[in-house]
Amino acid sequence: MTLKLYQFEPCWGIPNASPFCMKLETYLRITGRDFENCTGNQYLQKAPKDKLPFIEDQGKTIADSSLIIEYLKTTYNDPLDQHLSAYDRGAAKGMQRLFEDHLYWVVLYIRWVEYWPQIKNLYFNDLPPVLRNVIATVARRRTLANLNGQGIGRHSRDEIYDMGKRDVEAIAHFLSAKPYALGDQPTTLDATAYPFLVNILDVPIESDLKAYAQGFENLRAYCDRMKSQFYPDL
Ligand SMILES: N[C@@H](CCC(=O)N[C@@H](CS)C(=O)NCC(=O)O)C(=O)O
Repeated sequence: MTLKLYQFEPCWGIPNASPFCMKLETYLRITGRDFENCTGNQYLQKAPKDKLPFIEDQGKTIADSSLIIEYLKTTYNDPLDQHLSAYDRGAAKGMQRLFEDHLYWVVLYIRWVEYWPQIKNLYFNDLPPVLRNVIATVARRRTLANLNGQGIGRHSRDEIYDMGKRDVEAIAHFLSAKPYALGDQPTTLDATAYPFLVNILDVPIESDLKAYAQGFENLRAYCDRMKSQFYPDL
């Protein structure tokens, strides 16, 4: 049975506006694994941890992009990162955490606070008008509480932007002239790096963070390279 990937409906002409959904799809594409792509916001209701993505494979339902990748690596012996040194593995884990546990929150702030009217229309437009406002308001309230709970939501706009820019600068310096995040061949870190960068650079949210990221030519070239190699269908 083919693995089923459950994720949000794509929008904005990028594979997914959720960097975590896009991370899993990118991992599956990098490793060349067959999968059935089940897209739709309604799958959130079926999600075991109330977040997307999740997968079904061999009768198991697994949630969380990192846990899913761990499962796939052990179940299918994927050789993707086998050539990496201990140092590279450590650096990769640190960078992954920067993307997923720090930069992600800056992106959330930009979308759900600064660009909320635009995002509301994009994320919730497919709902019937009577439900749209209620669901959007509840979802936003939860996201604002999460931003506050994580801590980033307590900073000023300028402080948050400054943190995001330092992240982007660190990523650009880390990537430097390498074709992929860790060298000449793609690794699992690219499954995180590419989606997060695309979700800043290639979305119609003209934030200061996007303008700042556009200043790094290597980030643009990296995204173009990843797209032509793993998403030629886009
Ligand atoms: N740690 C999770 C994070 C997944 C996540 O945050 N998904 C977000 C979209 S980017 C989501 O489903 N949000 C819906 C909600 O919180 O209601 C993973 O790696 O899969």
